[in-house]
Amino acid sequence: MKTKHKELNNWIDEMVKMCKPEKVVLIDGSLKQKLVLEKEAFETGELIELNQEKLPGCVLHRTAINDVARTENLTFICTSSKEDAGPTNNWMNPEDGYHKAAEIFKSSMVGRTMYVIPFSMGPIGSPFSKIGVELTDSIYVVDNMLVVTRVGQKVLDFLGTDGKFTKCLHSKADLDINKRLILHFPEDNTIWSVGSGYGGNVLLGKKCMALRIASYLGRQEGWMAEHMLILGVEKPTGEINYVAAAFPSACGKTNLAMMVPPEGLKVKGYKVWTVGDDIAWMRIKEDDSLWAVNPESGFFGVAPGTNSKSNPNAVKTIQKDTIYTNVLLKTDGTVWWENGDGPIPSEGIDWMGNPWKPGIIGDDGKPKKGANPNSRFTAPASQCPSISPRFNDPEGVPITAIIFGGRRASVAPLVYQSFGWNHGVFLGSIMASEITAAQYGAQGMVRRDPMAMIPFCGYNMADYFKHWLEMGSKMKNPPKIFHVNWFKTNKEGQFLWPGYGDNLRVLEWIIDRSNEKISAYKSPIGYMPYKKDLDLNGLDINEEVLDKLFDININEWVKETKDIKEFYAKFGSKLPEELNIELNDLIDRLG
Ligand code: OXD
Ligand code: MN
Repeated sequence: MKTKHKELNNWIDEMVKMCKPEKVVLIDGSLKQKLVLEKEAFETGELIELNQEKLPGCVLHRTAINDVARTENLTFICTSSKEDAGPTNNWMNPEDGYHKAAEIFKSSMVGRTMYVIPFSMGPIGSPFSKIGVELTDSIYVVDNMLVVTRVGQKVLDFLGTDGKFTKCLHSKADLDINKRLILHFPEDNTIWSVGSGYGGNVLLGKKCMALRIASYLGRQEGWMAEHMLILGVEKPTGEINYVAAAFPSACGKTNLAMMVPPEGLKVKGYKVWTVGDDIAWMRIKEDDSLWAVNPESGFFGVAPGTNSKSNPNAVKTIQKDTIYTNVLLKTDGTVWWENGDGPIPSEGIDWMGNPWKPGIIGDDGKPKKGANPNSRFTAPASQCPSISPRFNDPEGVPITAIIFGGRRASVAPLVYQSFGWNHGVFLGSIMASEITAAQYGAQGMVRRDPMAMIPFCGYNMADYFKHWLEMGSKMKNPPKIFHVNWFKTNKEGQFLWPGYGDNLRVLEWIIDRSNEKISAYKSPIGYMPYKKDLDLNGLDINEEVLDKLFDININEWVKETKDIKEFYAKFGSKLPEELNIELNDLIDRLG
């Protein structure tokens, strides 16, 4: 297999020598080739064909039992200097990284095929976009990359004879957790992932390239790669405001990106457009404002909890041409997951491939789940009913507001606005989410996750904060920055805010504030809404609850500032002074 690109050919030859596949196949992006590969995977059991009448084009895959989530402890940033990876990343020296991983890659593809996947993150040819080439021995990876990225000959044509690309090498090897490494070499624009078959570890265009490597490139080249959804809110006048929002995992990013306006707001004729649910690449354009594209072309969403109420658009998106991973297989060849649609099936095959019935008890004494809590659907963005008409626009969309959020039972009010860009960067840098009873860790414990990028920033996070501050200083019309918390609870632990579609009420306030249509009052933590400016039409919520949603408890905030100080100390003298100033100003305002 030869392309017109000499460097690409040489690299493939080198990797072939190490991995020793039986053959090398170029993925051309055609449906014909995809169907041939899927047929092969049905024969080996790598994929299971689902009921083609009810779920046309859909397949199921089960990963190894010890391989169901991103393995952050086995994920490394390999830079010459440890300081460049910073205190929040695992670090390995590049030489050690290549050496250790090569030991596992060596002969890992004997008897297997190496697939060569040329892909573009972002519309091919857009000034935002970047090319990558992934080599893999997994048809499941090929199938997923065909959905979440733009793949094929047209990418190679664009790459030409000497275009730049990210070198992405993946092998399942033995799927042995003790021989699993996810390594990033930002100085070489290279990713090596071995020993895993789980999406976040192996769809190398996504978290590895579009966030870790891209954040590094973004800093060098003056743009931003962020863990953010992008959505557009259209008014009946046709005016559309786009917002980008960062939330840590399990805070409903996909649901927010695909939200449906609540009944009470429908009378205003709003439409919500989905641009992306996970990643935003943002650049400053000639108009001195920030524009964004979603570099992906599909969704890799969490299945459990997705149903016609929580996310009707996602449910419609995944009715065809969808890859399901680690969900329950029903007897009729369709799929199910906890908190999904339809009645609980009376039997099925669980995500581990074992017979399942509701209520059967696992080794831990608890009822066994049919679907893994991190089971997924991979579906083309084009199938989403709310997909933005500008989804493929090579110029991207202009960003009116940036939103940071976390899961906090108390402390953070429903919404507030930063006093300016630097204060907004401060709000991003102190983002935090609480561990709930449903997760590992002490309940109520707060985990800091600046800009939701802790697992994804490809360099020293102190430099990342500096990059954010610098980007703001370069813009005449920067987006306004906000913080939201959909998860405030009462004493009984019940949510105070209904969330889902009703979050549009908060977005409406955010957009009106960004366009300077309404005023707000100044609190110690930021600008807060006057209650009259939140449209609560059709929402049954009383004054007392509203007051609680906007309550700022000074004692809690003083405690919060102590925790932030401790977190900031991790970065030592590298922490930008601007953030210390913001923290001290907050302490002063709290009195
Ligand atoms: C994540 C994801 O882990 O999007 O953030 O899969
Ligand atoms: Mn994500």
